Amino acid sequence: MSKTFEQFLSEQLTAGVIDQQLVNLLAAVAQLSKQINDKVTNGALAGVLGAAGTDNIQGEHQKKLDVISNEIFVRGVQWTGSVSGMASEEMDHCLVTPDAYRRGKYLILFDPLDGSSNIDINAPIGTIFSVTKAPKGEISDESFLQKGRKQVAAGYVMYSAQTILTVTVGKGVYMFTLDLSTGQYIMSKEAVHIAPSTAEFAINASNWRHWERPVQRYVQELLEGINGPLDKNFNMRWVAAMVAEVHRILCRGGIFMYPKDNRDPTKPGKLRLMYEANPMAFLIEQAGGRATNGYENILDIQPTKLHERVAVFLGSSEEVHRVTTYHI
Ligand code: AFP
Repeated sequence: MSKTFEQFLSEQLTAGVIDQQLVNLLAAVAQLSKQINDKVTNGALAGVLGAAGTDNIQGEHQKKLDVISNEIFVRGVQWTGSVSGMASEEMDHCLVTPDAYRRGKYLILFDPLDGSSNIDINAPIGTIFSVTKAPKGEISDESFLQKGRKQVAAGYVMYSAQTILTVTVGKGVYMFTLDLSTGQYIMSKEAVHIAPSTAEFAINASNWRHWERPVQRYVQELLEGINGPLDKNFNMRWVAAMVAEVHRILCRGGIFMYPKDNRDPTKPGKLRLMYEANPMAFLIEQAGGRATNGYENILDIQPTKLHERVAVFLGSSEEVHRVTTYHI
């Protein structure tokens, strides 16, 4: 019989890699993801499609499933006794664990539903989470502003043809597929590794005119293929959900890019550092890949704001290195 997620967590506990509070927290995340999966799978039948009629702090129109997923995530972890606070793409400020529950040694950050533009068209979406240690003293937004290198765990759940939980606790990347007949996550990939070279890239090419010169140069070379300096042909993918792009890269390599563009010079990128780029960068590095903002490793960036955005280049190390050198 294949290993369940709970058995994996128990092994990591026995090996001293994680403690009981982190076991309880990650088990709770796995459990709540099944509730989100149920809403996603039933879609219109569960009345979760369409707009919520509200905007989040990002200035984005929230979908019903954004709000519902956020509520499921908060309810799913606040009782565990493992967290002192949580932060979400869908909440303006952090949420300190209510007095009704014991506060634990960790903080959790999450994008409860990544890829919202895919919800109503039945395309892949996901949940992204990041876990760090809670500092001593009162919890505030500033408590969360820790470099990505400080993460103790990170992962995502991808809701697609299969529902797959991917996680790292700092000792490699592991994937678990939800067995719908038993409701258990079963290990389906272990010690995930990204090959250093690739022939597949992902970028929203409609933004070409807004990119900075180094990105235009690099993408031009990818498109020139065998006729250009890279001397090989490339394929392109764009799913409009970071979870799906990262999952593909963990499965078969590739480079994903969401660069800074000049549509809004105040924004250094679209993706959020704390609960999108950092957890994904942790997974990518744990699988042997690389993740930068064009200048430095994402995990080394010192955050200054809870919802700050960042340019992202991640995946197979050779191509991430190449596009990063073009910036310098
Ligand atoms: P939403 O969750 O607001 O849809 O954003 C998803 C995302 O942050 C990331 O998951 C995608 O890679 C990227 O946006 C897609 O952006 P475009 O819609 O501009 O291509």
